[in-house]
Amino acid sequence: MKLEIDKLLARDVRSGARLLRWIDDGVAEARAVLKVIWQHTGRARVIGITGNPGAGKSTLTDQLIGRFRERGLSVAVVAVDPSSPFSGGAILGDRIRMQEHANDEGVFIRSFATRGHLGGLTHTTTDVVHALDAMGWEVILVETVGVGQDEVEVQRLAQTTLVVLTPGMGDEVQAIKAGILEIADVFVVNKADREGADRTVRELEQMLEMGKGGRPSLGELMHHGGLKASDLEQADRASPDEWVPEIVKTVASRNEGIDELVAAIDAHAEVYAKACQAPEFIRARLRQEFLEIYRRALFARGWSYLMHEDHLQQIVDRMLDRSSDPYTLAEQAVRALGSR
Ligand SMILES: Nc1nc2c(ncn2[C@@H]2O[C@H](COP(=O)(O)OP(=O)(O)OP(=O)(O)O)[C@@H](O)[C@H]2O)c(=O)[nH]1
Ligand SMILES: [Mg+2]
Repeated sequence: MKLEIDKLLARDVRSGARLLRWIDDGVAEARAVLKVIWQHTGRARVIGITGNPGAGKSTLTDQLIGRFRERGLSVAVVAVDPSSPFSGGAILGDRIRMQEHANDEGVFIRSFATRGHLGGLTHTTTDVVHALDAMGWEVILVETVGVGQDEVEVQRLAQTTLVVLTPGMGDEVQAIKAGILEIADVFVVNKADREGADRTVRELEQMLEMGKGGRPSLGELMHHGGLKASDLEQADRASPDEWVPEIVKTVASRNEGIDELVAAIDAHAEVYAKACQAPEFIRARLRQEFLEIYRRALFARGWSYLMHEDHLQQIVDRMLDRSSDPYTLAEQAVRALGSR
């Protein structure tokens, strides 16, 4: 099946839907298109929204769609279905809730479940964001449940990441465990109509005062002259210097606090845009993008070797009869790649 790049870049909905399906199915055609359109990426405002199941991410997303549409900006939403028992039916709920945007040509909403894919959901989501970006969607909202490494990876791709917490549910502690506090540019304390919202805000403030949470700034990492190799990974998710994570209280279901939230997002965007004038900031982002694709390519290559001529089975056989050990076997398998 053919796909016309010109149409795709002009935001043709059918071409876009086709590409996203290819990406989802992991077919080779998807990569071919992504190669061609990559040079058109880097224009969208990518905003991540993450937090525990039921925190109100979709309700907030819905409100944000409205605000960005009021400014005349086109908005694409990518919601990753966590396939978790907690949120069964939530996608359907999202569809119903976002129905009012259904006939708006300036809004594109796509939910998908990718758990179980080889290599996790990260790569599918990042490719989808690149595709939407190249297509010319001006704002891309990415909703993920902040529970695993995959989700954290996805949010590192966003320019601005919102971490949504709710009061009095122990969310704060769980978020620390998942490492998502380190990717927050803006903390949203949603369901502020519930008791304990101010306490959650205070806890976050204390945490930030102690220097925990929020992304490390590139300036901090560059402190001792150049970047050490061990800092590379940190730098990839560095926040612009001068940015101190903001904390915003919202009642998303009643449209309260959304103006303040948008103001915080805009403030961050401004600082981010300024930071982008520094080559090392852009380079850190590009490096992150490459490393992720590189990791994926390496793994795909290794995987195809393992699947070839029962290599994986032979390896397991040798572990089973204890004629070798997994460390040696892994080294041998990697070496075998070089000679292929
Ligand atoms: N009381 C109260 N309820 C809210 C608020 N915001 C959202 N809700 C409700 O909380 C429930 C979950 O909201 P969602 O927006 O679906 O939450 P989510 O984080 O997207 O959930 P998952 O995608 O399943 O992880 C819904 O019933 C919302 O109506 C709020 O500020 N206050
Ligand atoms: Mg949701």
